[in-house]
Amino acid sequence: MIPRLTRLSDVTGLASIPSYDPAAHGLGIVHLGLGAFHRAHQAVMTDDALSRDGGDWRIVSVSLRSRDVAQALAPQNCLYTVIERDAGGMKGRIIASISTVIAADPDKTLKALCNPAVRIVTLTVTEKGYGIDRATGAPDSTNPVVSADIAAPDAPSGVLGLLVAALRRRRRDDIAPFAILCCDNLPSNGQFLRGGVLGFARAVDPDLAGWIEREVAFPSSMVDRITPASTDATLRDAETLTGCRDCAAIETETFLQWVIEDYFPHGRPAWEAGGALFVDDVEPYEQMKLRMLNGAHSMLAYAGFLSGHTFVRDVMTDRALAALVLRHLEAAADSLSPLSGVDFAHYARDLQDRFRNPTMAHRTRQIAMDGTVKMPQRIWSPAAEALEAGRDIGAFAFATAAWMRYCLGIDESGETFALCDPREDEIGAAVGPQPRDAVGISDALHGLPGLVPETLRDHSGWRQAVDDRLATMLEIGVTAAIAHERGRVVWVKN
Ligand code: CS2
Repeated sequence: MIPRLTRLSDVTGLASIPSYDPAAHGLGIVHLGLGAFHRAHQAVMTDDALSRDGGDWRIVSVSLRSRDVAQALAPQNCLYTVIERDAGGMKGRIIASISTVIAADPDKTLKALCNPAVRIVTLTVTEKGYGIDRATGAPDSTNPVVSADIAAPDAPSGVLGLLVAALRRRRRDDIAPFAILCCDNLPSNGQFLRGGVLGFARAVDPDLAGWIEREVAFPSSMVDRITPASTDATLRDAETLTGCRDCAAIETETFLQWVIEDYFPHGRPAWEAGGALFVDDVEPYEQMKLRMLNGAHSMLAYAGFLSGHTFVRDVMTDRALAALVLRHLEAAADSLSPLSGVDFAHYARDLQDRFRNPTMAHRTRQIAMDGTVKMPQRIWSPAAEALEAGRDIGAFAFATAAWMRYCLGIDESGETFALCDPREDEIGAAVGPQPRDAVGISDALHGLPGLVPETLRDHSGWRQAVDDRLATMLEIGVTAAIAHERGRVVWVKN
């Protein structure tokens, strides 16, 4: 019987182990959102920082809702394997930066957030997890968790409620506040979270809001690492690499990027040891990543899933769709302001290589979820700017039409599927169960409150560009529509 991974000394395979003694390092961070991305990204960079510079920066990782990952990690002393895959094969590495896990336990979470040793709170709760209204930037009062937390701010369970309650207790007990580092794919993510936290604090304690405004740092950051969901193959490979059974193993690509505003009044780990880049202004990096990587991802996820491609790598072997990926990357790059030291054409080539990685089983379906909280920053912001500047909007209109076609929740063979979107019910009601024409579907989806920017919604040229493409998808099917769209691209650079 293969032993379960519980100590670094259990590891007998080729996987590398950290050079530090985990028990010799105290806590410094609470992380909210214990998904695979956190374990492939911040926990890895923190592990590098601990290896190189030491310090009390181990992490209490919190899963706000589900218990599965925490239950897998707890019996392993929170040790787990990261498998990095590329064409050269796979490499394993044990991560020891997580010290404790908390699963769906708001009281324990609040206690952890009040620990004076904690100087930073990092978050990966996904775009929809904040309970912030994207249109207004204020706490979303229609969100049941947010409204319950506003009504009972001493017993919160959501992100805003927990952060504000912890800050309130820390202030009362004369404990310095923590810095709050958002690591989700949202534009100006530090400012975004600051706005939500301040809005929540104003609703429950205006004086506290003033203190947060003055005392709490909300650095922005751009995070990047493609991390498919773990599968049985991940766990089998972890066993080969470690000689142990690891129920919390994850797999990812070799690429890893973190660009951070260096604004940590109470210190931070030496994340540069893992390659983090500290800059004064993260926004241009965020825009590049959101519009190029994530924008192309969303386009290829909708068009790819509907044309029968299970994985991103399959999309990249479809010549017509791969050409549309390149067109999308170029259109997104054209929407960006120059970024010193970064060549967008080079970045686009690297992205295509990453998408092609034959060892990454990254499902188009995984990327397709949560479209209503991804499309605005990935597709519609650059589309609105392109329209205003008189540039071609074809790439963005195609991505939008593919998302709309996906919103029908039925594939080309007539199989229905769940959208997995926070506005799924609204979308279902808007598009209706009956067959509709492209203009009707597009009207209904453009009309969802607070979703598509008015500049696009009310622009006949944009609407025509989207409606034409959606009509083609409905008439001839998505695969043929992709070939047709490829035919419209007169010139693809490179
Ligand atoms: C993807 C991202 O699921 C998605 O929407 O676009 O998770 C993407 O893989 C990461 O942002 C890469 O860093």
